Amino acid sequence: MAGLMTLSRYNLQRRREYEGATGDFTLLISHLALACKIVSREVARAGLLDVLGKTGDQNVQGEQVTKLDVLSNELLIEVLSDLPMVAAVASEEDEQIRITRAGRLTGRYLVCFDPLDGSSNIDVNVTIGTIFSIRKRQTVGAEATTEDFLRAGSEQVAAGYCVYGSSTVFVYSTGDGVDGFTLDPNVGEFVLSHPGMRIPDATTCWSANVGNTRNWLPTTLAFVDKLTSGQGRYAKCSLRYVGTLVADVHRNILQGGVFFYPDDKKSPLGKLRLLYEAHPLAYLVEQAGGKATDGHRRILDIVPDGLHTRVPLVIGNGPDVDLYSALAAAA
Ligand code: P6P
Repeated sequence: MAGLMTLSRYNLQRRREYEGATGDFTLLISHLALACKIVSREVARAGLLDVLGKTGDQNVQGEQVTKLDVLSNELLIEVLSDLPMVAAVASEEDEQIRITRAGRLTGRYLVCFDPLDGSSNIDVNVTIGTIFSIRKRQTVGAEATTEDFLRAGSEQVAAGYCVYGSSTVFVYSTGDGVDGFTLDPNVGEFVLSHPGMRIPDATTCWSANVGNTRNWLPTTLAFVDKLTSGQGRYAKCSLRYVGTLVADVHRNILQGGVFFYPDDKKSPLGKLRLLYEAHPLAYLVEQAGGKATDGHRRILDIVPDGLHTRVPLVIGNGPDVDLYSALAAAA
């Protein structure tokens, strides 16, 4: 056990660093990890059970809902509802916030999540993931409201994701760097595998849906011209696009690269959601030494108008994000 730094042990060790830590946060993270372990198990055996495919319903996004979307959403809500420190949750799958049972009045934390990002990839066995964002609400003593969630991303106290790929990797930050833990299915524990994740200063790849090129605006087209120029930092820059945001961002944090889903002629706000996709991933990428913008504003400075506000997203190495911003400013 000596060498096995599990997420639980790591959390307890980190907790000692926080004066007066109540253990609430440690318990919250461990329950999020538990939910991700269960989702990982269901994703791994989806093909064997009747949990592949669509439910025939549409979610608040107008997207087809898959059975695993529903399962992972309900699982996360169930796990978080019993925690006295969580007051409410906001999910990509639900139009409104959900008030929890245990922490309804006194819970200090608010949790936003995309329970299963990349659901179009579920049925074809391509990496998908869970994304979460943790905030502290300003007041307690009453039920949380939607307005409690509509605040700048810089107010997040933690964020993370879990990617369900060739292995299951849980990555999170509490504002003091980013650490990754790989699930050891034989032990049933997340084990520290990626301590102190830092995005390498090398644009090894760019990630975008090139199928949208005809709709891209001049700024994006000029950016792609630079990325494909073969010049300077783009001398060896490949295109890599999974179609699952969290998988593309995870690869880019590990290897260096830039992802973008910009505003275009068809979608003036792009496709991705601010509260439970852009905010948490921007928090993590900045903690790993990178940047994230909507082309004009730092993602973490943006305050959502609503729970499902969409935002253009350019995220990854600082020099690449800065280049996009400079091109946008010059447009
Ligand atoms: P497109 C998945 O559905 C998702 O929300 C993100 O995970 C991903 O980056 C994006 O949509 C892919 O969208 O239009 O390229 O299929």
